[in-house]
Amino acid sequence: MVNVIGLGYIGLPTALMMSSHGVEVIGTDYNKDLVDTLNAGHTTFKEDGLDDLFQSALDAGIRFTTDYQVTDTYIVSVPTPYDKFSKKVDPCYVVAAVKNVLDVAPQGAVLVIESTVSPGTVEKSIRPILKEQNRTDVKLVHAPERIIPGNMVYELLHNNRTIGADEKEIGERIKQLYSSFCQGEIVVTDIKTAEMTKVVENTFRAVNIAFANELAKICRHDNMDVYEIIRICNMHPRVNILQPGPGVGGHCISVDPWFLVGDYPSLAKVIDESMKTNDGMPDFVLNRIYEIMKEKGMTDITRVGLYGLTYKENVDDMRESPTLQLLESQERHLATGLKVYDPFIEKDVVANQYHNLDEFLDDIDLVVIMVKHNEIKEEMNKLSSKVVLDCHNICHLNEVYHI
Ligand code: SAJ
Repeated sequence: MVNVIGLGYIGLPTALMMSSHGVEVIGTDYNKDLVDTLNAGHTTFKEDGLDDLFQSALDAGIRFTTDYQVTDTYIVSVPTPYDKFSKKVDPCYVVAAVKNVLDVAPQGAVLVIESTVSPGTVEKSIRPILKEQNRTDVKLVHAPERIIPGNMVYELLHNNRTIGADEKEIGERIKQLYSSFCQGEIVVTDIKTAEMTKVVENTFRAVNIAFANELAKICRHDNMDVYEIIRICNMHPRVNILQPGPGVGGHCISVDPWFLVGDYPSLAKVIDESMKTNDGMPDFVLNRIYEIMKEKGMTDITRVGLYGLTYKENVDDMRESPTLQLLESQERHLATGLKVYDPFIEKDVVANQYHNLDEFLDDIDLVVIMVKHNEIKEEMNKLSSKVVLDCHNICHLNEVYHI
């Protein structure tokens, strides 16, 4: 039996996937409300294919509880925030989960950590706990998750994976477990290499997006079309530039690269600058809003609306979202009044939030497309009488501004 600890964005789909592929799974989370919701037959976030997967896991007998189980295999998938000041990874949730597991784990159990951690975290923060508690019989493995919100179910099945272990046989045993559902290639390596690969993958994407954002600023300054330039450059066989945008959100690309900056401050220079560039984009958009208002003779900020609150398209996840960052920045400048709407966010989370696209549009003159949800692509003609600041180059109406 596998006990999956942490039933969030990664743990829940992983637990469901294993269960629906014949592995006996019990999911544990310390949040009782979350466990109650799952036990009442409801998923806790929206994701393509998740409800069907949930149903097949329920049919296969998955169970959810707040208790840690006595078993031979544990998978820990809890969040790893970073300390905003030192930029270093904060492994407090992983450490707490490991301690709870050790209270019940039998001799020789395998403890797989899926949570993203910076290179050396297992050695520095987890192994000492095993030593302190005289539990060096427990085998540590790091199997970083790689799935992308918005396409998680598909990617769980098809992505290649990395397994880091101290001993080859343990690595192979965990590879067998993941092979129950994973159709991609599974590489077995050591723990520190696995830790580093995960952080490097997200850092690569962060630096590439920062490059695109910097190009957008250069092109804005000298009146060039960044999208056309990137499109043409990407026709070169060895160039693949990502897209500029209003900022980088989510709990991965906007966080993990900071671990390297925190651990290697005098070495991780490109990464540091890239993160600052991405973090500066919401402010850049706010300045564009003021510029456009000035150009159009608009004086009333309450006639400006931000479309989208989530960190990217077609998900309901708002963690570190550029829109929230922009609203915070606006407040820091002692300004308020921007209107906001997102079809994926049903609860009221910010001031001046709308829950209906038409009502939102009726109350504004300038629309800022912060997130490229399918809804706005399909309803684009509704923006034809508005001034549009399109942060994703998806609007092909007449009066469109870009970042
Ligand atoms: N973004 C841009 N321009 C782009 C692409 C993305 O500005 O060209 C922005 C998005 O709008 C979003 C942010 O970057 O705000 C991050 O979105 P994303 O779709 O690039 O990635 P995440 O954070 O949803 O998921 C990433 C993935 N990592 C990589 O692609 C290397 C995923 O595979 C990881 O599993 C996930 O991080 C994670 O959990 O670490």
